[in-house]
Amino acid sequence: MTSTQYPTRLPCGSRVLDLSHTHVMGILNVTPDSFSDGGRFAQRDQALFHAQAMVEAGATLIDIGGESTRPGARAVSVTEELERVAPVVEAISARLDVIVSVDTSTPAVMRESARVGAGMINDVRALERDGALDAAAATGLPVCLMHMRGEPGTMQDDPHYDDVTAEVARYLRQRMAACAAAGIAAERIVLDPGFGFAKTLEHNLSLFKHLEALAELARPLLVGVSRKSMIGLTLQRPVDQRLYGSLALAALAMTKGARILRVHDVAETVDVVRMITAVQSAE
Ligand code: YH5
Repeated sequence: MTSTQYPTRLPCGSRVLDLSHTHVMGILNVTPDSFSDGGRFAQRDQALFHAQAMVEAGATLIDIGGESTRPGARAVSVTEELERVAPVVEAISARLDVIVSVDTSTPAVMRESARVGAGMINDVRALERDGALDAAAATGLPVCLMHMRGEPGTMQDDPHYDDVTAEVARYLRQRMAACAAAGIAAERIVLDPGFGFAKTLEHNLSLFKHLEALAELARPLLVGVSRKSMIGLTLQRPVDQRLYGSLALAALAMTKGARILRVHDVAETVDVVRMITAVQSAE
């Protein structure tokens, strides 16, 4: 069963995403942790090089983030985030045939990124920051709304849910309503249950098991589980040994209806997607 309740053409600025099949979104971090030294241009060129490799490996979207959501990570000023993200968004949009998604909660970064060629806004705070709804609305771009509770620094301090899947679905429905009120039509929205954000291992596993339930929201789903701690905790593996676990979850997410897989290991995930697509397309 591969039918969808939503139109499969998602306009993303100057490009269009065909959501009748599953896409791989490559993760590109431009946080200071990801570059030990080098000047601004060296960083931009390094990001461009990494992005190009991911596009050649089959990524149709590149997600660029300049804020670390790791617990304990230093807060990033608006100016700093803009200076890190905007030149990379501009360079990649101009040079590569790919949709650039910007992983940001900052209104000024949304506006500037759209101006320099971004095709999607990906906000782990689901446009809850002051001014974010209006900024996202003004860009005209699609928006990925992700579920989280609280702030990254404290979100893992004993999270509680009675029914994690139902509560995630209710939250996403509420944020879609807030978007509608701000002039962001449902047709522009992508939804994400937010694996690893304010959730224990048990919450993450249960949410994943019941992922199909989010199909009732009638919007395309984005899933980001690549290398995350739900894999590390289940398999007892450090972050550099989570590839097979990540691929298992990518395959499962796809068969449960995910249309965008946000991953570090693009080439490997693209093979998973192609193989499953071949089977799904058979008579
Ligand atoms: C996401 O799920 N995640 S940033 C810890 C890891 C590995 C990866 C220790 N932005 C998401 O990628 N945006 C992030 O292992 C996101 N969905 C959306 N839409 C965290 C991250 C990561 C954290």
